[in-house]
Amino acid sequence: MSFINYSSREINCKIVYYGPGLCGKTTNLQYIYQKTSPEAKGKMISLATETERTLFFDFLPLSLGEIRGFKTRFHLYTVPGQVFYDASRKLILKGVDGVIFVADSQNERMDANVEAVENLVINLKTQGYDLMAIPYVLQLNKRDLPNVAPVDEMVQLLRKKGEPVFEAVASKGTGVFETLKGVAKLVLQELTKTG
Ligand SMILES: Nc1nc2c(ncn2[C@@H]2O[C@H](COP(=O)(O)OP(=O)(O)OP(=O)(O)O)[C@@H](O)[C@H]2O)c(=O)[nH]1
Ligand SMILES: [Mg+2]
Repeated sequence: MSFINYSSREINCKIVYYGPGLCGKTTNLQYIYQKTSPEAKGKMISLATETERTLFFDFLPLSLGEIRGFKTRFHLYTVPGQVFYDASRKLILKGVDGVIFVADSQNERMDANVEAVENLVINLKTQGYDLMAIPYVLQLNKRDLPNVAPVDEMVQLLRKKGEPVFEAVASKGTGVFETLKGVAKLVLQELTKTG
């Protein structure tokens, strides 16, 4: 639930990067962190295992300019993709305003992608949200690898509701800001609808 603070004229929104293990969620955040000026970002917090797998979440607070005199602050989170961290994924979805589903384009990860989208639908539901109703975009990541599925096949398999689709190579930064802007736009649209 986005939080509007009228006295400090701030809008706070929570964005969650969701997707299977190793699809590149943390890499998206790291790139955003690297490319954002110090004034616009807070500290990035990563709780990871020794092998760089997300253990609980990554967190990055980000200012994305003003809208109608209100500062917009986006709180970016990633979930741990490994199947057995489901309790953490549920918790991190609490209070979410927008979701970016990061899919791994490699052929051998298609089942994992499908499973993770299904897991997202279920976990949103347990927090009282409907995927069909929330701001949502799909990122097809790792487009640089040789063994990737065609974009139209992935869209057919993974797209849930005509959401915007972004191709990305998060490790090089390609498509990373486009994806974030895509979901931010939907979140702000949602705000002006209800407010
Ligand atoms: N070739 C290629 N590698 C990528 C890309 N994006 C991420 N990677 C690599 O994939 C690996 C996993 O990336 P992470 O960002 O840690 O994946 P994650 O989704 O956060 O994984 P979990 O935290 O376990 O859920 C790392 O070695 C990244 O460098 C990409 O677009 N292309
Ligand atoms: Mg991670």
